[in-house]
Amino acid sequence: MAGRHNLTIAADRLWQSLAEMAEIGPGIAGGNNRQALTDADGKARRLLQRWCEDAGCTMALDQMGNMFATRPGTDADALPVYVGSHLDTQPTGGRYDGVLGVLGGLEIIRTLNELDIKTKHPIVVTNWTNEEGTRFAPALLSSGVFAGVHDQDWAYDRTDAEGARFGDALNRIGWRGEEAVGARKMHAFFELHIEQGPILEAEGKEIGVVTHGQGLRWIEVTVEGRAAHTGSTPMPMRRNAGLGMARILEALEAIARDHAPDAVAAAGHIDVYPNSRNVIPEKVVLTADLRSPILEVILDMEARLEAEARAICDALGLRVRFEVVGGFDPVTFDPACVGAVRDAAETLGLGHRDIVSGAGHDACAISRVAPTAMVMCPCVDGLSHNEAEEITKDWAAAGANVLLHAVLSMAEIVE
Ligand code: HGY
Ligand code: MN
Ligand code: MN
Repeated sequence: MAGRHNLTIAADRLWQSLAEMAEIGPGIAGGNNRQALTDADGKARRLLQRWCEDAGCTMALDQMGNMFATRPGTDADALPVYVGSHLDTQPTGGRYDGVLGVLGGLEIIRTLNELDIKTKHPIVVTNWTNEEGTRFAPALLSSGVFAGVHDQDWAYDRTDAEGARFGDALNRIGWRGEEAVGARKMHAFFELHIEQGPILEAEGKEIGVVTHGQGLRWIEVTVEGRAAHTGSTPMPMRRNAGLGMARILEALEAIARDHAPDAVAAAGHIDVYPNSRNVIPEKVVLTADLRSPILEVILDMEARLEAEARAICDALGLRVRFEVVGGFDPVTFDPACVGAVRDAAETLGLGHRDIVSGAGHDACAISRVAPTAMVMCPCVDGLSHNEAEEITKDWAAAGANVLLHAVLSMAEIVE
């Protein structure tokens, strides 16, 4: 094929598709609130299915609602190359986190159709259910079931803040398929994702060649004291779970900073009970999010958090308990797939650098069962999980073009 290295996607078409998808489940500040298994998620799924079928793909659905749109290859026995990410968003999510990877995969199909390019291996565009874990913890829930990390019945029993079960919510939106989860075998899996950090933009690089992914642990810490009157209870008599929370959050910050630059930690999800202005907090439930590319660091942070939280609570007359509610170990992506991404960036003459993913992604789960790699593009100010998340059309196109060439290197063009 003449000028194969010049193959590029249609940037305007990709940008337009991103804009149309962003209209589903709008946030309140220009981003998205399209949480897993909501009506908005169902609407986004229907749009993706229509687009994929318009592009000649056949859609399949597994029992976790994972979507697989297949473009046939010339060799029906060849294992497919999968490409995708997630359509669900944070409650104050951006328009590109996850979506760029799904629609970047669709854009590959549209481009190959337009150029009448055939590949030996089928190519499958994928949408993984509930990547964010914001409504139903943990993150990467469905790619995790696919990869054998979680039991399917356990996943079905995960509940949201209102007590709705994942399995019931999946049935309610009508996106529970019949296909067994994880039965599919992959030749390779590629995920395009925004960096969600500041490195690529700061260095003026269009592409991140993702060699590794940080590991994470979500530790739910429950602190219990005694509800009492905020006015009439003398200070020495108080058992203030809110004070325990404050000191534990300070300890969490110090634990991560002690491991700088190889660790991060925060607690983004905190419930205070009874959360009344004139009642001393009786109970606080917070989820500590601990991350590092080094497993030993994660384990040390987990141990220190438990020891220091116990000491804090003992000193304040509080009870404390811990539960691991999510997590996965650090990931090393497949060298051959990573090489395909790096070669694609070089072929296209794009500025690139190796990078470790700070965020978790479905690719981190799928790397357990298939050769996997990721392509990253910059995002403005490194901001994500914020409705102000922004990228440029050129960055989206650069990422999708690298994804195209990496996928083709594995799917093998048939002359
Ligand atoms: O938590 C994560 O890293 C991902 O964005 N769900
Ligand atoms: Mn994501
Ligand atoms: Mn995210």
